Amino acid sequence: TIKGLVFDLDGVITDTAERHFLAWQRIADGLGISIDREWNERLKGISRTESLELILAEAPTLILDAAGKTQLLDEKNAHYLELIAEITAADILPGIPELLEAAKEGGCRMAIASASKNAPIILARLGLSDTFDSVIDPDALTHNKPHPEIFEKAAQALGLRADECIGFEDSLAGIEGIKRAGMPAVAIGIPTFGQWIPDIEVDATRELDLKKIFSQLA
Ligand code: B16
Ligand code: MG
Repeated sequence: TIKGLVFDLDGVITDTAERHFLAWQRIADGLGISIDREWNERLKGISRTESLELILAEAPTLILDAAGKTQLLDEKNAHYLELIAEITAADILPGIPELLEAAKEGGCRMAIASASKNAPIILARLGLSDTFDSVIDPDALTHNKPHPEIFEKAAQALGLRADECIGFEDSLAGIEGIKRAGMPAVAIGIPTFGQWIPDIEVDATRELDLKKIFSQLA
C-alpha cells in the first residue's frame, strides 16, 4: 500500500520550469545559441551546472574557462531569482492544493525531491514550507537525476520503502530516477518517453486525482 508521496518541485508543484527555461534562454541568446521549448525538455530536472554544459555543447567552438562558466551560472540564477521574486500561493499549479489536501487527510507522508537549490525559497513563497515532512537537499547528493538517489533518500526520509511511495515528475530524468528507485511514477505533461515508462501519465496537474491514482496502481 502507498503511504507516501514524493514530489518534484519545478513543473509539478509550481510552474518554475517555464522560468528556468526563460532564464537559460537569455544566457544562450547571449552566447549566440538558440534554444526552444522542445530543446529545453532535456534540461528539466538537470542540475544548474549540467544544464550549462548541455547548452555549451550546442556551440562546440566556444571555449569557456571555469571563471567564465561560474559567471554564466551566477547570471542565470540571478535572472531566475528575479523571475521567481513575485511568486505567491496563486502560482501553485491547478489541482495541486487539492491533491496535497487529500494526501494529508489520507495520512500520506510527503517529501520534495527537487534538483533545485532554490527549492526552500520557492516553497516559502508558495506558503508550503510546512506542508512537506522532508525536503531533500540536492547539495547532499552524490548523484543527480536521472540517478535514483534523490528518490531513495526521499523514501528513507519518510521512513518508507520506495515501493510504498509514488513519485510525481515533469522530466524524463526524473521518471528514470523514480523508476530506478523502484517507485511507481506519475508523469505530468511529458511529451514522449524513452526507455523508462511511467505507471501513470497525465497532461497537466489539474488531472491529478489521488483516489484515481491509487485505484490505477492497485
Ligand atoms: P537551481 P526540479 C530542477 O528542479 C529543474 O527542473 C531544472 O531545470 C533546474 O536546472 C534544477 O532544478 C536546478 O535548479 O538552478 O534552482 O538549483 O524539476 O528537480 O524540481
Ligand atoms: Mg521538474
